[in-house]
Amino acid sequence: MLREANFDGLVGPTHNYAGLSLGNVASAKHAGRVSNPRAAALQGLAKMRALMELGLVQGILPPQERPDTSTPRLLGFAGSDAQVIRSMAKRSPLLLAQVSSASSMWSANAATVTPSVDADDGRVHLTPANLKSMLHRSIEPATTARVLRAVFPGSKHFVVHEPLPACDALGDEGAANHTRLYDATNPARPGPGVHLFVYGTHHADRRTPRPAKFPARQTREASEAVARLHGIDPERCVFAQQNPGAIDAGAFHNDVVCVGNAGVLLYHEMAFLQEAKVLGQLRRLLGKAFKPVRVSSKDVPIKTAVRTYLFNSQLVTLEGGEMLLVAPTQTRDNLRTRRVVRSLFGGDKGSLGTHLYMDVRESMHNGGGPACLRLRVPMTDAQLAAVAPGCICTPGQLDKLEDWVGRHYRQRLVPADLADPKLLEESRGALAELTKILGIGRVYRFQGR
Ligand code: SUG
Repeated sequence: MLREANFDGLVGPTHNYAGLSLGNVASAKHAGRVSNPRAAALQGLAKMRALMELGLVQGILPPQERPDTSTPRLLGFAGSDAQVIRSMAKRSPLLLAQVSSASSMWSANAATVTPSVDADDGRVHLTPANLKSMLHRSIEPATTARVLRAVFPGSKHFVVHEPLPACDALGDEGAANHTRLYDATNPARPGPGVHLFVYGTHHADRRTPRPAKFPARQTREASEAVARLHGIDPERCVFAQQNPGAIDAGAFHNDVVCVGNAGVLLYHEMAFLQEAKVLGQLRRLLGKAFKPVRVSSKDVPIKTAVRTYLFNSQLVTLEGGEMLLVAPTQTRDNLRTRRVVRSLFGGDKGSLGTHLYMDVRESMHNGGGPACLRLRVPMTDAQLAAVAPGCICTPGQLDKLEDWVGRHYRQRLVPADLADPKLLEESRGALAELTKILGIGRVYRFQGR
């Protein structure tokens, strides 16, 4: 039996709004605004606590060291760390913002995960995403791999692969473009997984339509490589192209227009280029267990879907078997999406389950909703027992983390503040203490790795 654990990315102390992500509407809209790193981290921890209190297994992934002073050195900046920061502030404020982003919080982009039941060697497979589309994200994978190896240690249960080579043909954004579905109609004997990989472009096939305005971050080649590396039966994989129109409307990852759990696939009608074909393939593999739930543009225009992040809700199964939609409060504040949530997850007979609204506004303003903040890792009890224990939430651990955030995080940050080398010192001080709280050893460069 597998239990799904959700590993949330802890928001780092440099959380700020720098408008770094082309094609991410919220990130562009909030560029230059004042952020509140403390509130951001506490909102994330509150979400983790809420899910833990509902009986779900909730994990934590630590943030990365930011500002990162090693990337600028590769680009010609030199001197002490403080000098590197000051000279970036003067000569390339954009690079300073890029190496300061707290973007590792969106752990749905940390890796793609395959549970052991679906892998040919019976182990849990994780491939860190190369995130090569955006400079500020492309500097995450090396540390992500180290962190994942610390959190999922040893080779008996886990395999943490190297990220795919970072090139146009192999853009990989991780679990945000992957959904595992399975037959849960007999809870005692859940079916094996069916893997829906959604890509923005097929790099080698010049005939496939491409978005006109915004980049397609995930390639079909990358999705296929991950499926192969993880030893998933090719017969149980569906590769589907995202609708380029959705990317141009701001759905830079599939999880902005689609979320699935067990046999349920909740999606916007503009999510897939070939909707009928995708549904047909999934139905063939899942049979009667497949429950596609289509939300039309008439009910929720794509712009509203992108603005509210309805589909970036987490869809989880509670202990009693009931489904829960964990939706961002922006979904509640919009009449159309509130109506959809109420009709589908109103808790009444015939509905798909219940819902819970969470305020993750600080993350949302950079285009990261509840589902972006978590990496799903379905595990057996033995695998779960092998995870670094400090990275599994308990009330005590969350109390400690809240106290830690209160002591280390600022309540106000604007991009100009990134020029202050004190922020680096503060951040390192915080992270050094964090690795002790989480008990994961030395994962950061400044710790002498
Ligand atoms: O990659 N935003 C992230 C948001 C990632 C959301 N993840 C998922 N959909 N799974 C991104 O675009 C903005 C940072 C800034 O602009 O300062 C940012 O990187």
